[in-house]
Amino acid sequence: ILGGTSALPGTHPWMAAIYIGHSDFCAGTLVSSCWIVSAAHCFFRNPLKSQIRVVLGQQKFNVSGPNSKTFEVEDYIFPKQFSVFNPTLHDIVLVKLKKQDGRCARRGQFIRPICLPDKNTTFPDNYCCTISGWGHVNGYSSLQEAGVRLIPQDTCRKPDVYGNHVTADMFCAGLNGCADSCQGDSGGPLACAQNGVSFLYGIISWGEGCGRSGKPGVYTRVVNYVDWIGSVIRRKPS
Ligand code: 4AZ
Repeated sequence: ILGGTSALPGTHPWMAAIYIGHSDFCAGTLVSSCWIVSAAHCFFRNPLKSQIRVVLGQQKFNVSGPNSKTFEVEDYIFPKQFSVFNPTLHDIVLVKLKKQDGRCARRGQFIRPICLPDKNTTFPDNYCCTISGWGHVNGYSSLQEAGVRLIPQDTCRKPDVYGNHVTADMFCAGLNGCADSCQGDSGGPLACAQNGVSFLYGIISWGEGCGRSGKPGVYTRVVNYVDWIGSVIRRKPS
């Protein structure tokens, strides 16, 4: 996260740190006790499940603390439309945690799922939402957070912004090179709050550089996938 501030422990209890192999890293968001939502492009090389670790309740990058819990991965699932030839389209994946002693994440002060929005939810243009992640600031760090505004779709689809590279399954947020998501934040949440309840509205996906004026961050539009998420989680419950 560029232009953010350090998050207080427990303020983003749905954040998941996903370590893939020896050198790849992505974030994710806990949506139920056993399921994480992340970005498909983090998984498109089909990493071995045994090489993936998911850490919940983490504050500092790569540091496990008293509030963190590490999980192995049972499975990861792409939407049918996802293609490795175009990994920024349909950039969403569901990651299932392996149970430990019959359960996955236990809810507490530092670990708690975020709410999924209803599929008809739309937050208005210019609404202020929150991105969070361990990605580039000046290197990897303590969890960072920043406020970003939702950008009207027609603005983001202007030829001098991203044109038709931004599809209806994406939206843009952040303006004028202030706060932005960046490499290492991918897969993590853009959360929008309403009446004090946070909803997973976007997944950090791509953008031209980070914090460049006129080149906002691009996010997967989660509401377009909530039926799919629901069907997978119900089919393979817990
Ligand atoms: C990345 O490489 C990445 N500024 C994520 C977000 C943005 C750019 C790049 C948006 O994972």
